[in-house]
Amino acid sequence: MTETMNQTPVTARQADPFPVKGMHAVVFAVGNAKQAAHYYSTAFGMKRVAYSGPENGSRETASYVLESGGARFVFTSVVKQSTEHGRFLAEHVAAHGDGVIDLALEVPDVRAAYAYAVEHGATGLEEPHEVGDEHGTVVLAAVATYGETRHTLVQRVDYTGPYLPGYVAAEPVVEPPAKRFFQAIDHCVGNVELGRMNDWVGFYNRVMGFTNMKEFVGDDIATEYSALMSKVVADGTLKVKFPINEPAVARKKSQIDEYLEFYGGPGVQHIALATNDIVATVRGMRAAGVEFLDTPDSYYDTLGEWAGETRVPVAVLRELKILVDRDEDGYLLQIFTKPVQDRPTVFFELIERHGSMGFGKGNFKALFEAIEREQARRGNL
Ligand code: TYF
Ligand code: FE
Repeated sequence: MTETMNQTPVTARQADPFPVKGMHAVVFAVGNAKQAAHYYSTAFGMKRVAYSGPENGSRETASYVLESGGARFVFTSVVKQSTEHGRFLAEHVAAHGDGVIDLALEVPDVRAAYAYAVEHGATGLEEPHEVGDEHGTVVLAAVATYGETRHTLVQRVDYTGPYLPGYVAAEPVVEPPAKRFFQAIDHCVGNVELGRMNDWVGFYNRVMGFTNMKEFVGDDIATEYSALMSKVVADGTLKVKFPINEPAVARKKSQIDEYLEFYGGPGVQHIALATNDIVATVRGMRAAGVEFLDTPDSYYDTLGEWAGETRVPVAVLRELKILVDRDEDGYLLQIFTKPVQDRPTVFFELIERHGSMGFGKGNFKALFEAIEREQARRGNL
C-alpha cells in the first residue's frame, strides 16, 4: 500500500518528453499576402506587427505578421522566385490554393525537441540552427507532419524582435478594434486520408509525446451525422490541441473528401480562435463581411431544454447563429466561418469556453447539416 502510494506520484511527475510553450504561429502560403494581411486586419481585427520583403532584404518573398493577443498568423507570398524555398511556396499555392504550411511551436529547447522527434520517427526538414539579428538569437528546426504541412520548432534564446530575425516592425494596416476579436489559438485541425487518422494520432503520441483527449468522434456519429471520424491529441499542458479528422464512408460524400479533393491532399482544415466575447466578435466580423455557417431556427427552439443557462440569452445566440455545447465540466459557445477562399478548404472557428474542454460534439448534427447544405450549393454532394 505504502509502496504504491510512493510510486504513483513519481510516474505522474515523469518529465514531459516534449515540452512545448504553445503555438508560435500559423503560417499561410497565399497568392497575395498583401491583400491577405488587409483581410485579416479589417475582417478578423488582427494587428500587423512585422514584415519581411524586398524593402528589407528579402528579394524572394513578402511576409506579413499579424497578431490578436497571443494568436499570431503569418502570410507569405512569392515576389520573385529564386530559390528552392520560393519554388516550394509557389508550388504549394498552385497545388493547394491559399493554405497553412506551418503550425509552428514554441519550445524551450529546440535541439532536444528535434532530437526526440526524429528519434521517434519524425521526418526532419531542417536541422536545428541558430538565426540572429540585432534583436537577438533564436534556434529553429522543422519536422514534417501530414501532407505538405510542417512544424517549425522555435526557441527564443534572447530574442526581443517583433517576430523572427529578418523581420522588421510594421505599422497596423488599420486601427485594430478597441476590443480584440480573439486572444489565442485554441486548436488547429488537420484533415488526413481515409484510414490514416490513427496513424497520425500515433505520430503525435510517439513523436511529441502528445496524449489523446477524451472527445473523439467514432463510427456511430460518423455514419449518422458527421461523415468524419476525429480524435484529438494535446501536449501535457493542453496549450496545443490538434484534432485529426478522416473521412467516414457514410451515405453522402464526406466534407473531408471534399476538402481533400479541392486542397489536393491532407492539410489544415480549420483554426479555432479563443474569444471571451463571442457575441461582440461575431457582430464585428459579420459587419466586416465574414460569412458564417447558418444554423436552422429549430436548433434554438429546443436549446434551453438541454443547454441550460449560458452567459448569452438564447435570442442573441439565435440571431447570430452561435452554437452551444455542454458537458460535465461546463459549456462552450462556438461558430464556424464558411471557407475563407474560393476553394472549399480552410475555415475558422470562434470558441468561447466556460469550463468545457470539448470541441462541440453535441453540435455535430446541426453543424454537419449546415456544412452539407453548403456542399450541396457547391455541387459537391
Ligand atoms: O475541432 C473540432 O473537432 C470541432 C468539430 O468540419 C469539427 O470543431 C470537426 C470537423 C469540422 C467542423 C467541426
Ligand atoms: Fe474545432
